[in-house]
Amino acid sequence: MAQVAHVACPHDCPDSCLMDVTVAQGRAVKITANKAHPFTRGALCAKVNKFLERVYAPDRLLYPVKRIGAKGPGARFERISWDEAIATVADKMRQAIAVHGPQTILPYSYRGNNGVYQSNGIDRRFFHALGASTLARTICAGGLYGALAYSDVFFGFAPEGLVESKLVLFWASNPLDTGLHVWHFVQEAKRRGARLIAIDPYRSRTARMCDEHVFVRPGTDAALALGMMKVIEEEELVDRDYVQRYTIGYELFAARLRALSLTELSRACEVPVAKIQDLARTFARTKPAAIRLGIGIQRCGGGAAAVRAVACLPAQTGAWRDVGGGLCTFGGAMFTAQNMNGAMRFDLSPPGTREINMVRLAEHLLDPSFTPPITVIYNYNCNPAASLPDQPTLRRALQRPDLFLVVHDLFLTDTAEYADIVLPATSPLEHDDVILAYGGDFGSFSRRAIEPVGEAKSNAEVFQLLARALGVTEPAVYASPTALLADTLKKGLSVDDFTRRPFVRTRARPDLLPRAQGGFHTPSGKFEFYCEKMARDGLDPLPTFVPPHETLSDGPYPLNFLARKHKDSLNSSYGHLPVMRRQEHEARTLEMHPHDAALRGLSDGETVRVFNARGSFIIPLKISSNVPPGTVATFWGWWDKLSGGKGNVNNVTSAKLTDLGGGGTFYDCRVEVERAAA
Ligand SMILES: Nc1nc2c(c(=O)[nH]1)N[C@H]1C(S)=C(S)[C@@H](COP(=O)(O)OP(=O)(O)OC[C@H]3O[C@@H](n4cnc5c(=O)[nH]c(N)nc54)[C@H](O)[C@@H]3O)O[C@H]1N2
Ligand SMILES: Nc1nc2c(c(=O)[nH]1)N[C@H]1C(S)=C(S)[C@@H](COP(=O)(O)OP(=O)(O)OC[C@H]3O[C@@H](n4cnc5c(=O)[nH]c(N)nc54)[C@H](O)[C@@H]3O)O[C@H]1N2
Ligand code: SF4
Ligand SMILES: [Mo]
Repeated sequence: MAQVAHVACPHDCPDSCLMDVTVAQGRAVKITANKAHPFTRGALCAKVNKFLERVYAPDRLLYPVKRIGAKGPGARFERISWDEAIATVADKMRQAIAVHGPQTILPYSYRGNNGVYQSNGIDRRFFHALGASTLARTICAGGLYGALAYSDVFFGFAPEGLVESKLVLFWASNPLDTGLHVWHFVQEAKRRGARLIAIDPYRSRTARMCDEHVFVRPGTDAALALGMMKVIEEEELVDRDYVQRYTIGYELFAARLRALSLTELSRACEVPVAKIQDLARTFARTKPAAIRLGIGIQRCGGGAAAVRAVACLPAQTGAWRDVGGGLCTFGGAMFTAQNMNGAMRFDLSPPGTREINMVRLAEHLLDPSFTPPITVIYNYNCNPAASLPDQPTLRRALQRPDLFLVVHDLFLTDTAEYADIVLPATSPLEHDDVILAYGGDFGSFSRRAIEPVGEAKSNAEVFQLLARALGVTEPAVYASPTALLADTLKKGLSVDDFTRRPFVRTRARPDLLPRAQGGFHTPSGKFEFYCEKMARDGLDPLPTFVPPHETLSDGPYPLNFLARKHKDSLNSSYGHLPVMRRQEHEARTLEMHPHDAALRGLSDGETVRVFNARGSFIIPLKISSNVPPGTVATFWGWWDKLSGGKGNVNNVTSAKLTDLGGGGTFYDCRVEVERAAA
């Protein structure tokens, strides 16, 4: 008899949908969207509709393997038993610890799986108890967290509030591809007469659905935001009462705004002065006015400054006063329902343990003075040989002969080609986990629906096996999912809430007026146009435009390059599956404005080489008005090892960091494009 199991989607996506999985004779035969779940509402996305293609993919890794022969592209592997795999990894760790101490071991992971138990719980407890180096997981939102360290700039009102908005600015945000379910609220707002404007250097699917799309030069949003605020100040559109009651330092900021040149700001961001004025007036005069601030804004040299500058707008105009006004961002259950230390147990990590920025992996691996050296990397939930910037340097680093690399994944990824041992991982259908959404106020206890495919094991199970093999006695490492959940939940939520139903509302009522009366999470409790703490740390205490590393510079590489997210993949996950490969012909192209193509004598469909000093890749050209002159764009996620030598887009992106927070700067990159040699 067929049964229906509820499994929460663990992808790195704000929506955390609930899937209804039909299981017959032990096999998952159908996946549909749960209808009762507040965000899912009966619809999954293009990727997860085809989730069974991933679970039962013919290239799923079914058993542990060890590499035979050289590291790198074309690596060959041989089947081994789990006993041999665990013994080998534990021996290597033990030997490395004996020579260099435990910090020679580096856990390397991101959000390939978002679950609390599998990926933010047992794993962390294991490495903390071992005394391994810790990892600063900065690749995605480092700039954002850098800005957050100084001001309450991000956690805004819950998406439900958008239905009341009369204006929504999609600022570096492309939810139609990257977090679909917020669109339900946007459509309702639109029915009620809201105006939608996208601010994006690319004409995204979201931009196409808006009333208006404003092209901005990548990495220059702070210039645009400061320009808008200058107009708002000078045209007396400021909400003086809100500013006076709930903010500090506005007069100092206003003086700075008055001193700035609108012409220069316009030149930096490539938005005409008249358009900056128009955006400023529209934002200040429309009530309620919302900014849906995406993660894309902070992947540039001045990423943290950009977040901070945009976050000043609703404080200046008092947009926070209204339901549907202010910033609408990602302040969901992941941040409000859990106590991170309860889950991860940072206290188990010996005091003084170093933290390694994940974006700088290659640099540290290649630095002979980095002590203790990293000699063991345990990689899970992450595919750095696809997703990290500056791949040529990274791949050189991963070749280091004395480096022992373990990869735990569902597939033999590009990273697996550099591994000594690869372990097969379970899909979310095959293990228990707890999923807390970051885009909404709900979570799920996600239960195993089928037996593991092949010999796959979950993250937590492998860490517990390794812990036993290494003699780790700390009981927290061996906690069950419910015990770990009990340690994790904040007051007011119980394990029973989670285990009794398919999903839980973690806040009875979503926060729609989080800053109507101030209450900012800053030392002063007010919105800090002037930030004392930044001044103390030797930083500019006022919002400012920190120029991008590359996209404003002259030099041999004149084109801004954007390798954006694709609707049918989740970063590099799915890149090898038929679902993505079917899209390849259409989506794996370099979009270039007709003007730039004419300058280079290039025509539609021909094969080009995209390059800079870091590296290059080969791709068909598509002449397109989705990009303005001076910018080229593509989607990313396909695998290098399946590309027939064309290369990864991240061969050209830069490993430079954001101004604060040490984040990745993927969208701050310059290239040149030429006809590829035949
Ligand atoms: N289908 C799908 N969904 C995903 C993912 C995926 O790979 N595929 N990835 C997931 C992950 S890891 C994340 S972090 C989220 C991110 O989801 P979003 O928050 O939507 O962020 P991005 O898609 O990175 O960028 C959003 C938009 O910002 C634009 N942009 C780039 N640079 C700039 C800039 O300097 N200024 C401005 N104004 N706009 C800019 C891009 O062109 C893009 O259209 O999506 C998640 N959801
Ligand atoms: N050019 C360019 N590069 C980018 C970006 C971009 O927009 N453009 N985006 C950046 C951003 S925002 C992010 S967040 C990163 C993401 O980069 P990564 O974190 O590397 O994400 P993925 O490439 O999807 O790799 C996740 C891996 O985890 C595996 N996995 C899934 N579930 C499990 C599990 O339960 N256990 C184990 N052991 N493994 C599992 C998947 O199979 C997959 O191979 O990429 C960054 N790189
Ligand atoms: S929209 Fe996001 S959470 Fe929902 S099924 Fe797709 S990837 Fe998963
Ligand atoms: Mo991300």
